[in-house]
Amino acid sequence: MDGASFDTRQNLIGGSWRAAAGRETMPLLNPSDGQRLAEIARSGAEDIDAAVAAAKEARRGAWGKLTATERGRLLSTMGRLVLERVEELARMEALDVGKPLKQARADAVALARYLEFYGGAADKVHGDSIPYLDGYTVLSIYEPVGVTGHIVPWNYPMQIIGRSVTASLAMGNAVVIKPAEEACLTALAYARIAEEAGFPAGAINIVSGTGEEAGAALSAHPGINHISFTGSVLVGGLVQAAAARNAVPVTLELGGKSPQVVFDDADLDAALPFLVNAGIQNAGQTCSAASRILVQKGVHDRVLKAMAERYSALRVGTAMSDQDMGPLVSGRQLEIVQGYIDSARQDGLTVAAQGRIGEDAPSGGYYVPPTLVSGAQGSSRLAQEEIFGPVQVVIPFEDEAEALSIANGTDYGLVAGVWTADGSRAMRMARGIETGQVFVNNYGAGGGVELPFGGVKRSGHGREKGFEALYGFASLKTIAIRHG
Ligand code: TXE
Repeated sequence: MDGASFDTRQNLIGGSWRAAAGRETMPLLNPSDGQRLAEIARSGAEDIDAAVAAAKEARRGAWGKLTATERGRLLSTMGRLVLERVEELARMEALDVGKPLKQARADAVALARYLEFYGGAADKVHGDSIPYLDGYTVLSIYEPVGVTGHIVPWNYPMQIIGRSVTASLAMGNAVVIKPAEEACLTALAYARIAEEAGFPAGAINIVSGTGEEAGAALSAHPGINHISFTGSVLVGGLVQAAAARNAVPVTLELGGKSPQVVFDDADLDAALPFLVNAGIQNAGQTCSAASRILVQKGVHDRVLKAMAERYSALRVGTAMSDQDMGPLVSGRQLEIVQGYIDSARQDGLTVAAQGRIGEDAPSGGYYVPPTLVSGAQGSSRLAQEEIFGPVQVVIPFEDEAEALSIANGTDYGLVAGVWTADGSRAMRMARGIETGQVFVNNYGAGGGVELPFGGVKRSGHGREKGFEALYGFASLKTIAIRHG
């Protein structure tokens, strides 16, 4: 089954769709059955060179000459086109990533929201005037950095392109996108929709290929002025090191081991769906997945029992059968996640409950049951390492101090949730937790394109989403005028 209605083997460079310079392609597999879904370009340094050159040209040409309002209007037009194609995009993303159709649909709507938000924000970035010496007027203005590179993972192609590429375009940069080799159909669709909306040639360039080839060439390219990377800690370090050689700044979004902390006084009925959904959404392959559930001892057994009941009722099947969970993205991811589940018992932990893989799930798909683990300490391996699969670990705690110490006791710091009826405690926890986002009595705030997002510690640095993202893709210029 072909995943898309267009030729997926081509890159978009300088307004023309073409094969990789070496004419090589590679397969995209459908995670639901392991069968070939499409063929994509396998590009290398030569293609990246051409894309960066085309982006520079676009900055000097038609794209660079547009006003901020005109750029915003193009993004808003794209937003409308995406809304008209939610079903088509959702189907593509579901087939490519393996996520249930309803989740893919929500991702397509989120992409439209990013386009609307940044379309409206494009002409609202303004600098300041700074009081200075008598006879001077000093201004600070935000300018585009030039050409930005975007290395995108496979877990949320639409959402990640939505938040990073769209913000950079709103700021007036030209972009080169390197989507993931596991899933990239909607990334290609984004570029096609942009063309249809009327973006000038070269404003958006997209080059498919492997991380080691196309990705490494992009991150080491001296013609890039900023790199936005979402992916593993290991590769984030490589990208930052390569960019550093050219003094190119990077935004790194590297995942996490995010906790939701449930106190004795929490509204458990309200908390429960958030606790479980944040672990199994996209089969746990979410940077902000709540993979640790910290529960105060007074309600620990109740929460564990209620979560276990929900887990036992979870059903897993193909993306298009649209159940609670689909497969993992690849055979490699399946091996890693299954390894963690197998090691739970060896590490002396308890598998408290598992969901069920439907009998009609094709044997070639990458299915793993959602798994709830109890009996863990904060220091257990499963409570420390990012599993990136549907595995949640429940950890008991005594009091606020211990909750904070466990919550902060990993290398990561992306997101946290706090459930309590005590406003002062919620505030103390929110201030004490070392993450880039804290949610009180909710988790994820419905995705919120308006809410700045990013990590501390090994979860990365820089902020995406919201207005904040625009400044990340901008350069501040100070102009001091002596007029007497
Ligand atoms: O990530 P990679 P993978 C985490 C998660 C997962 C693990 C591995 O824990 O299990 O990373 O996933 C490109 N130079 N996250 O292997 O390799 C690659 O082509 C430049 C968290 O998929 O980091 C892809 O486009 N680029 C996460 C992107 O980097 C390179 C999302 C991500 O791939 C490259 C995904 C190189 N040398 C994984 N090597 C999140 N934060 O949401 C690879 N790439």
